[in-house]
Amino acid sequence: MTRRFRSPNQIRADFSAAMSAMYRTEVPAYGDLVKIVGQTNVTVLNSPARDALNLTPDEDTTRISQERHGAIRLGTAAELAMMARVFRVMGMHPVGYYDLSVASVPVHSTAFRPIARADLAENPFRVFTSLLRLELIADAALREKAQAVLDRRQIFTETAIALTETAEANGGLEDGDAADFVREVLETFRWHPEACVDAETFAALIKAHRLIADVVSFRGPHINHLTPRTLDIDAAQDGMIARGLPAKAIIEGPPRRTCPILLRQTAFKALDEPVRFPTPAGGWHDGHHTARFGEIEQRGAALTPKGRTLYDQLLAEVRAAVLPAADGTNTAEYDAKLAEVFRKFPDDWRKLYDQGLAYFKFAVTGMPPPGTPQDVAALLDAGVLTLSPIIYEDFLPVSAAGIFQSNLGDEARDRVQPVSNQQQFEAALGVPVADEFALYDALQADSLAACLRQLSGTTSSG
Ligand code: OOG
Ligand code: NI
Repeated sequence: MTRRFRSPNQIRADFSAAMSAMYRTEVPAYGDLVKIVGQTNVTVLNSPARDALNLTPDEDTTRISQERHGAIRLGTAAELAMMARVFRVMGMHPVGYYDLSVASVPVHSTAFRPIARADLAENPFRVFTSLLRLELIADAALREKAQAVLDRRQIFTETAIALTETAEANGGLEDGDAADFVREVLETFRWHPEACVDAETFAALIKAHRLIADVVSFRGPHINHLTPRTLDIDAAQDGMIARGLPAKAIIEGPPRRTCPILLRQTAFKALDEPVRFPTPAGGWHDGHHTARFGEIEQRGAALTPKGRTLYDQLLAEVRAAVLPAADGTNTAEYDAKLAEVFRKFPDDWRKLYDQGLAYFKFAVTGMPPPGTPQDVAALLDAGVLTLSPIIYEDFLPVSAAGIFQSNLGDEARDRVQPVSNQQQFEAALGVPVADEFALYDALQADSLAACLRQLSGTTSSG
């Protein structure tokens, strides 16, 4: 008797769709973002701008309409370890370590996402997952109180835990169980307006750091944003402003380019939402909280370590000259500086490959004329091989910090000492995080090897 399992890719796609439907009802402006992004994507895919992107047909184009990432913030090591097991059932693995304490945000993070090329093509859903670092809170009494509140809560339903164990024991979930699993796991990401701390504790936590209040005060790690992917973020940002969404002042990341690299992101500011705090008398006290927001992003080529170093250097040069103000008063100046400084970053696919700055996939698009040397540059020159950028699937710490800051308010800056601790994070997670560069490097090497095999097959048999 062989069991028929629903594939992890399908479960991930089901979960991503269920999350999108839930967030649309919770934060209606997210529905507006999905519409704006859908329209800009259709426009780009039907225009000459599409050719400049050098996308791999189908593999890179079909996934876009379903593509999004989310973000959650967890409170304890046990929550993170269980979350890793839940995501694993959906084919999502921790990639990369992000230390946000450098930006005065008391968390460190990873991205859970699919890894293999075929899995990414099927559904690239990712979740930026942060773990609160209570040890960075100075006030010992408040730290202990927060820890006690966190230790009492259970963010997963019993059924979600049981089905995760079933999947681990059997190597997968059958259709019915998979549907139940998606429904139950969704509960962990749901918004609960009823706080689990009183108004006074909430106020003390807000004073320590707004992010701590957001993580500690509620029953679960509500999804705080869901981000659809656009092929033209400048057009989508104009669409946001035209619809009156409170867009962030600047687009994070590299400037607009012919050959997009890494990740450009913008968000609308967090909503002020009604919440209720329990009173000692057993009633409720009305209050409000800002936690959830909307974000859009444009993804470009993954960079090699050399390319990434150049990116980091240029961005640091820009930010040393002009630090973007949250109120947008120097946006034009910042954008001009960004464009000027990034002229040093080649904006041509072939140059990016030749200089070893970005990662690429290859396709065989011609027969080698007799005498073509078997090296990649010659095969590219002859049109035998064609390049297509490997899309960046990860995140950028400076951008993530900008996203956090725009939703926490400027007053949250400069309160946390930077201390990176990947080991401590991995101990909490229960497994090491994958190295993003090694993954991109392997994708590129596999793609090239497959093309060269195909060519040697055609030449030896012909
Ligand atoms: C996560 C912020 C990081 C991104 O796109 O860089 C992020 C958070 O606010 O919890 O999602
Ligand atoms: Ni995000």
